[in-house]
Amino acid sequence: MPTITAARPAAYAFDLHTTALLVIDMQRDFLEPGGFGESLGNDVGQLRRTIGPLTALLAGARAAGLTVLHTREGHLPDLSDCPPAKLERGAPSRRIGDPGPNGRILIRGEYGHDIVDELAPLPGEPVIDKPGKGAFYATGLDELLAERNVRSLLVTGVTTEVCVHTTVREANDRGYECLVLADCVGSYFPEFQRVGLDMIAAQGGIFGWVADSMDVLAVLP
Ligand code: TIU
Repeated sequence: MPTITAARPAAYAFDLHTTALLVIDMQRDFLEPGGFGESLGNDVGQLRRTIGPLTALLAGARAAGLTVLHTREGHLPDLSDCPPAKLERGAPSRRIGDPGPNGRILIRGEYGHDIVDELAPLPGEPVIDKPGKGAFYATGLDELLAERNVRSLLVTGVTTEVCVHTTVREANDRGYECLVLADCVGSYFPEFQRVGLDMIAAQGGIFGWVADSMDVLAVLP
């Protein structure tokens, strides 16, 4: 079984047949100017360092035959799946559903809602559209993973402390063993990146394990 001895807090062993690479919300809305992330006052440049390592990891996972899944955060055009609390929170420069340079902010089917070109899903790779921060809430992800006999998740994407953390917590409670790849997850806040990763591996791996993408690539066939 491939084993990552450099993982924290301890070695992480995974079976290629029961492991999936999960790519969370690598959407233009979070990574490019004019989208949801920027509308919240964030510097989207902070997240772009994840694209290079994630492109390499994606290629390695595909070559090894791992299940690859992508998620996208977003809402129906009529916003019927967006809680008022989410819609009205804060004072963004543009709200969810407002027109922007890449189409309506965080709305399914719009250019800005889709995944960045570098990480475009291949035909046959599931893309899970989710209304929340967690990938299990109001989606069929748990059933999809069960159908494929997936028990371990290599977790990547954005942002570390929001959608990655929420998803890892949801997955951990459902019994999945999550390895978060530090160089393939990004935050708008360097401090949250560091602490977010520490929180996963603390207390004996209370939510999962943390390693780098090179550690995974080194043990893939
Ligand atoms: N704002 C922020 O950091 N993240 C999100 O709103 N969504 C995701 O993390 N995908």
